Amino acid sequence: MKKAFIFDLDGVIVDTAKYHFLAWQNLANSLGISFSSAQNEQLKGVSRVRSLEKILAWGNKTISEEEFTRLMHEKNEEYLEYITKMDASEILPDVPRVLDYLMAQNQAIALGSASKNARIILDKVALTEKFHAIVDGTNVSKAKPDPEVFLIGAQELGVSPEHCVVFEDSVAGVQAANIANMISIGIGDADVLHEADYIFKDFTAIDEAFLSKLIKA
Ligand code: B16
Ligand code: MG
Repeated sequence: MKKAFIFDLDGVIVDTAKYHFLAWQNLANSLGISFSSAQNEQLKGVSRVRSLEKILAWGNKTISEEEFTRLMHEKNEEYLEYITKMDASEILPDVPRVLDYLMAQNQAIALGSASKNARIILDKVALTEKFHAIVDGTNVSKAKPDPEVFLIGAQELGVSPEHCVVFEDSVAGVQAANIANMISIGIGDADVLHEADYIFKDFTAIDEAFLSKLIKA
């Protein structure tokens, strides 16, 4: 029996939220807008364009289209400086164990991320080879909670949505998986991710018995 397992990237495979935070914070401060880590939480799973729109709204700022494009570029340049220094030591605990187990069980594996930098990050942490399909911010036009990113992943793997399992750390991502009629697994805080079918604090809490149950379900 073959299932598809779709992994979000930021917050599930690696913790890049801290780099997004540094880059957004510098940008916000340069505009005289304060930006807290609590606000950064609200940008998880949110696209780059939408993130900047939110920061500007928090600071009550309006800017021209040209300035908007320039700022997005600037933020990404700084973010790239951080992620190009990443290596496999930044993979979150037990992610390789779970990926290897699913591979050994002959399951289909995809990435479903909103990030346009997903391929660079996967290469840096040497995980690209583990994925049969990679769907990221360069392939999708609709942001989570729209299910587009996961539906394209399912299609690329040739598995119907009800046989797909999604690992997500963001509320919008869990909602997207639920709308796609997939099994949603929240990785993180149970209070935040309460809409997920299952919730684990991280991959160390996911054992082979659970994965095997998902495969056989
Ligand atoms: P980029 P995910 C998302 O990735 C991040 O959670 C979010 O904070 C970020 O703004 C978005 O990617 C876009 O990233 O600027 O690299 O294109 O969680 O969907 O893997
Ligand atoms: Mg995420």
